[in-house]
Order: sequence, then C-alpha cells, then structure tokens
Amino acid sequence: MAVNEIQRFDAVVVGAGFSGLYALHRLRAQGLRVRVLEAADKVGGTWLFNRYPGARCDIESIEYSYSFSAEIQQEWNWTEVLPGQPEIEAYLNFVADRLDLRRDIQFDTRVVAMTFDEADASWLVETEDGQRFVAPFVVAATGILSVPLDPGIPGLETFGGTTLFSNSFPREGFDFTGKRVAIIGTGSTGVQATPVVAEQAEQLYVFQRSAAYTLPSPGRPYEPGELEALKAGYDEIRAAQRTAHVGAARLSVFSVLTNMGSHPALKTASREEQQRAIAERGVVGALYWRDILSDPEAGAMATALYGEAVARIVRDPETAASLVPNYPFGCKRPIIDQGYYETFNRDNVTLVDLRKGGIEEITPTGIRTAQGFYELDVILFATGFDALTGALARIDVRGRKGESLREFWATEGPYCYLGLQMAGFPNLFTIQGPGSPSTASNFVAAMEQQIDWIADCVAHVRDGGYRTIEAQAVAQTEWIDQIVDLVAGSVVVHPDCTSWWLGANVPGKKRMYTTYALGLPEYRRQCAQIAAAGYAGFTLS
Ligand code: FAD
Ligand code: N01
Repeated sequence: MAVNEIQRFDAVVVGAGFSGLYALHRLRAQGLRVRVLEAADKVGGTWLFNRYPGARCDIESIEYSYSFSAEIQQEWNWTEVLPGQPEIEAYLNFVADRLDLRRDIQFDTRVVAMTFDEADASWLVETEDGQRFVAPFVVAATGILSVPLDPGIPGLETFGGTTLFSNSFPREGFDFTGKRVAIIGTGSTGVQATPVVAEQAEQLYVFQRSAAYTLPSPGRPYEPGELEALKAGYDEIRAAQRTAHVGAARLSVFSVLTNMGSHPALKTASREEQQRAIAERGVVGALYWRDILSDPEAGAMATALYGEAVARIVRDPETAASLVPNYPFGCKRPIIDQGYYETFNRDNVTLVDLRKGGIEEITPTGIRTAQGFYELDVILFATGFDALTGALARIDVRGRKGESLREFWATEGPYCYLGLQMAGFPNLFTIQGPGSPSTASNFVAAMEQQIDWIADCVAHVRDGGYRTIEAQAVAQTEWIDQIVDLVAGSVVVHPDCTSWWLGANVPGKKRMYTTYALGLPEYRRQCAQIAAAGYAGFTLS
C-alpha cells in the first residue's frame, strides 16, 4: 500500500496494552473493522516497558487480569500472588495469541495527530511515518503512566557511564554486578528496584528527593494446589471484586486504607497501644488508624510513629530519620516493597537525602550534589511519568473547529466527562481519563468496565442511526468540579503533595486531583444510569 493512501476502518484504537487489547477484542466482536496502532514493536504497554529489576504488580494476579473470558481465566496459570513484570507480559502475549489479536495490530506505528472532520464525522489519524487512517470512532488506549518524565537534570546527556530509565529498561536486562550505581527517585519504582539492585551492585546510592511511605509486600509464590482452588471459585472472586471500592476484594496495597474505618483512632490511643501497634505490625502499625487521613493532627502523629517504626528496622539513626516523609500519608499512591528499609542496613547501600542538598549536575563521571560528588558507573532513573493526560497531549488532537486538546487541558485543566470523553472531541474515547477512578483502583477491573461502556455506546450510536456522540461542556465541568469538591481539603491535595495524580510532578502542569473518589461500584452505577437515560450529558447527532 502506498504510504499516503488513506486506510478506512470502523474504529482505530491507539495502544496495545491491557486496554487496547480488550478494546480490540470487544469492538471486533461487535462486527467492527478495527485497527490498533501501537508505537512499540510488541503488545504489553506498561508491562513491556517497565522491566526494571523488581517490577511487580501490587494487586493479586487473579484480580489484576481480564474477567471477560472464563476460558482464559481457567487456561492461564499464575505462579505468584502478586505477579512480576515478566509474568504479566507473558500473560498479555498469551491473550493476544489466544484471541488472535495481532492480525489487527500494527506495531512500530506512533500516532502523532488526530483531526476530526466535521463533514465526514470521522477522525483522520496520522502516524509519525506518514500513514493515514480514517475512522468514525477512536479509542485512545494510550496509557495513564506511559510517558516518561524528563528528569530535567543539567548535564544528564554528558554522563559517560550507563544511563538507564526504569520505564524503557533494556529488553535483555542489565547486570549491575561490580558497578557503582545511582537510583534516582523513590516512588513505587525506585522503592521496588532498590533491594534487587543492591544485591548485585558493588555500591548503590539511592538519591531521595522525597521520602516514601512504603508497606511490606504480602507477595509470595502460590502453594501447590492453591491456584486451582482459587480458580474453582472464580465466579465468587469476580463477584466480590465488582462490589469492592477499588475493584480488588482480596489483599492489596489498598487494604490498609479501605479497612481503616474499623480500626481505633490514633489520637485517643495510649502510648503503649501505639508502641504495640508498630512492634506487632511494623510500619503498617503506624498507618492503620482510622483518623489519620481525616484529621491532620492524627496524620502528623502517624508520620512521627512511622518514623519510630522505620528506626526499628534501619540501624543508622541518620539514615532512618532521612527515610521519614515530610508530607502526610495518603497524599501519594501507596507503595509496597520487598525489603526496602532492610536494604539500608547493607554495607554497600547509601541513602543520599537530597533534602540536605540537591542535585546540581550530572557530569561524565557521576552526580554532583550540594553535599558532595558521587562517582558512578550507572544511573538508573526512576523519576516517573507525565501521567493521565501526558500520552494524549503528545498527540496533536484537533476536535471541532480545530480546537486543540493539548491547549484545552493546559489552560483549563484536565477536564473530561466520566474519564471517557472531552467536550468538543466527538467519538473520541479515553481510557481512564481524568474524572475516572483509574489512579485509585485496580486498573484492569476499572478499564474493563470502561471499555464495555464504550463498546455499548458505539453500538448505540451506530444502531440508532446517529453519526456522533459528544460530551456536553456543562456535564463535563459539573463532573470534574464535583470530583474536585469531594477531595477539597483532604490529604490528596495537601499543599506539600507532589504526586503525579495531582499533576504536581510535572513542571508547569495544572495542579488538579481528578480521580473519582466514590469507588468503582458507584462509578459503574453512575455510568450505567447515564447510558440508560439515553446518554445523559452527551449529545447524539
Ligand atoms: P499502557 O499499558 O500504558 O499501554 C499504552 C500503550 O499505548 C503503550 O503500549 C504505548 O506504546 C501506546 N501508545 C501511547 N501513545 C501512543 C501513540 N501516540 N501512538 C501509538 N501508540 C501509543 N496498575 C494497577 O492497577 N496495579 C498495579 O500494580 C500497577 N502497577 C504498575 C506498575 C508500573 C511500573 C506502572 C508504570 C504502572 C502500573 N499500573 C498498575 C498502572 C498500569 O499502567 C495499568 O495497570 C495498565 O497496565 C495500563 O494499561 P493500558 O493499556 O491502559 O496502558
Ligand atoms: O514514579 P513517581 P514511579 N531529581 O512519580 C523522583 C505505578 N507503579 O515510577 O516525589 C530527583 O511515583 C520523585 O521525587 P518527588 C504507581 O501507580 C506501580 O515510582 O517528586 N528525584 C519521586 O521520588 C506509581 O505511583 C508499581 O520529590 C526526582 C520519583 O522520582 C506510578 O506508577 C511500581 C526527580 C518518581 O516517583 C509512578 O511510580 C511502579 C529529579 N529530577 C510504578 N524527578 C507497583 O508496585 C523525579 N524524582 C504496583
């Protein structure tokens, strides 16, 4: 086919991670001709790129997996309760083969522009290499954590050793043996990578700008027969998931938060009770009190108690003190780790607390900070993502009257109706966009519900003889404003919070918390109600 020839489909899906694969399957099952455009050379998205040592899911494998196919559920065998990156990547490849998805996926194809054509009521989708696709519907399954954030450190490109990024880690892996290594960043990624890299490296420096709250992972391999027993009761597991606030009913990093209501209050607990809690539960004992998210004073007490719990693990008092966060628990997404604090007792591991003197520059031989110079062979950046809106904003999306989505979000903030559509951009669906429960839930459960909703919506438009469906600006504003109001004054918008879910980690990005906070079941109910009411808040034409 000539490069400039336009290819027509009923729907274009951008991205071939968890979301894009399911969107393809679901829309194809409805008889649509679908083309998936994927920048990478393989399926997997998150689980293809983030192959750094220690990469692992924080939700049980049997829940962090597609529920739509009873056959796939039974055929795939997870080996661990909390699956590691290789296993999730293998699972997604299995699903792609099992459903014969690859025949409709075009790899090595990056979308750079999408333009809505009023007359044709369709989207022109253009790729980096000049290919053009036209389709009435586009599903942007581009990922909420898929655009690496430039750490913006002067001299980065001058480093003469090996520079690694956690979110584009080499396919063949990397051997840290005998190397002087820096990990920059102590979010979920840095915290996961630290204990594993420490075991290989000659010397590991962990560069910490903000300390993390992190809970010990409950992960382990399945016992013989355990998975089989779980699979026998899969219907009940999925039913429980559907009623769970975060879309995961079994043990997860979120359980410490969701069960808080039944725990005692920290402010009224005696000193003995507090000490017993951390003696018996470690750092979790500092964070499981019911009042610490709602009462700032209790939150501050929890941070202090957390510091005491860390000091019981980390032998060097200065390092232990440096590992205590200076923002309240709950402001960032919870982290789980496999021996993070214990790692700082190793002779070959040093914490570089950047609060005592930040990074000034990277030189050909290492990192210069205000507190000294560190000679290095390897720098591993675990510095995060331009989350939620980053991937779509990197595409030049033009809606009605040529309106730019990138500019709209940059000036107004991340407005989006239901996390599914933006006013002015008809027939373009986002997956887990702003205003969805995405960042505070089991992503796979949340994503499946959204794609089912989108597929039903597309069928409604086509069967009803309509050409377009478009979010109304008023509905969109009301939706996001009610979400913003819900969390006003809470820890997630605390002034000291620099979380990606606020957009606060990206210089110049509008600071707004847009995660739907009422839980997945209520979100599902509202989406269903809106559809049943003839797609209230949308205009069909
Ligand atoms: P992605 O997996 O990000 O896939 C998006 C795809 O779109 C990518 O393949 C990308 O190449 C492609 N793409 C983007 N832009 C373009 C373009 N312009 N043109 C063509 N292709 C494009 N969630 C949980 O619920 N639990 C967890 O434990 C968990 N762990 C995580 C661990 C890590 C390290 C990270 C980064 C995220 C984690 N998440 C977790 C969130 C995770 O992103 C989602 O769970 C899920 O994998 C997202 O799937 P997706 O298909 O929507 O997006
Ligand atoms: O990214 P992050 P992440 N100099 O943004 C620091 C999912 N996930 O990749 O906080 C020095 O959380 C930055 O410091 P600060 C999960 O949803 C899940 O770790 O901005 N430091 C921070 O410490 C997670 O929330 C798992 O002060 C710099 C870190 O880098 C999301 O992905 C595992 C810096 C970035 O932390 C993102 O996690 C992995 C600089 N210039 C990821 N720039 C699971 O376990 C940034 N930092 C399931």
